Amino acid sequence: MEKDQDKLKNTLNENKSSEVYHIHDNQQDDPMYSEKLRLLDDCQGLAGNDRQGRSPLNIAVIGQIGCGKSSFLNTVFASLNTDYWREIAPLGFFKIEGSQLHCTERFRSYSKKDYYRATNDECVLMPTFLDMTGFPDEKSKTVLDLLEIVFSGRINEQQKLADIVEGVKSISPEAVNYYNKEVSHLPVDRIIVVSTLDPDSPLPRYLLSAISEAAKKVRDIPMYGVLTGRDKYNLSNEAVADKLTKFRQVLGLPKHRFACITNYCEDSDPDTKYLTTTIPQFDVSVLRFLKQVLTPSREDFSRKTVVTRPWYCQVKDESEQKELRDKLLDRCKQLVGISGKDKNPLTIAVIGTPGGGKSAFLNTIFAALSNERWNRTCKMRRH
Ligand SMILES: Nc1nc2c(ncn2[C@@H]2O[C@H](COP(=O)(O)OP(=O)(O)OP(=O)(O)O)[C@@H](O)[C@H]2O)c(=O)[nH]1
Ligand SMILES: [Mg+2]
Repeated sequence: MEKDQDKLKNTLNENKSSEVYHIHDNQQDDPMYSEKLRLLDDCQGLAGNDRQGRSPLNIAVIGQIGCGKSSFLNTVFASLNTDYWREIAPLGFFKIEGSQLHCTERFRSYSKKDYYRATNDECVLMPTFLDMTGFPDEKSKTVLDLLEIVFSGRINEQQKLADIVEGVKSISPEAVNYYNKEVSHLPVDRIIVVSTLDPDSPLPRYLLSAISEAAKKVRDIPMYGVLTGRDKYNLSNEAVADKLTKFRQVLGLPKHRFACITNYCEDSDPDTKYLTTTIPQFDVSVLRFLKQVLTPSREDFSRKTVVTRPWYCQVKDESEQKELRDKLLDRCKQLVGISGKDKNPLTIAVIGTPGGGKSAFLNTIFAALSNERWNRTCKMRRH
């Protein structure tokens, strides 16, 4: 009972420091609409374009279970568009005390094509966002190893993080070595740590410290912080303000790398107007924050490779080589599908300068695919 009263005290909009929104049916009537458009322009400029010799940023969104990571991503996606909110990253609705269900179970990346609906600039390098399962509040070796695997970009699409945790736990350190041999395909350029302003949900100190440590170990990845629930929790309440300060202190976040935001959700917009419009009042603080995240650094222009030898270079003897070759051949077969069942065969053109080695290259491919001795199938030029 006492706890309920405390909670009520923390959430009541008692004075000016709580956000009170009047949500409009149409985004153009929102007093923040023109500011949103201006910030959107700034963000597009900072994201850059594909003529600048860099790739889109990979931004990992990370935090505890149920802190609002997927809601935050959907809010970011709504802010970056001018039509209406959509559930692109599946989110949860858990209001039952003690519920610890993971809504997001698998690792998912969302690139420009998944969320960006502006058609006027096809070259803009909108970032790729990475959503994943909430982490436990631990700084165990398992959590540190897992964070390192995620930050170095070796996790696979749709991979269940819980499976990896199990793997790392049961066969560590071999499991870690196994994942560290995977190709680094999504190296993380920025980390956004998400937590809730809810003072009844303790600050995950161990996890925050593990994130900082793993971020420094991989490549000194820049970190940013977001606290969700600005609509619900009053910043002038002592417990809420205390949580905010400690969150920033533990992660060492200066003001410009941190934001308190309101996510699009049933609490913040009970009439669910967001199903037909965006809400610039929510978007503006998200876009101001994104401007900081998207500001390019020198590292963004260098090649994004993580220094470890690729796993196929680590094969030692002949039997291992054969095993690897069979495995790769199997993977190729799975990718092309079965004739008549999945799709028609691909037609691949091999083009190059005269004498550049096109036919020799094709003969090598044929030998590899047939798992037989090299054969002179394509006629080659004599030098
Ligand atoms: N009032 C309010 N509720 C929020 C806010 N952000 C998230 N929520 C609620 O918090 C709950 C969990 O949100 P999710 O986005 O699924 O959380 P998550 O961190 O992705 O959860 P997992 O993937 O399970 O780790 C949902 O019921 C949201 O509506 C916010 O800013 N304000
Ligand atoms: Mg989620």
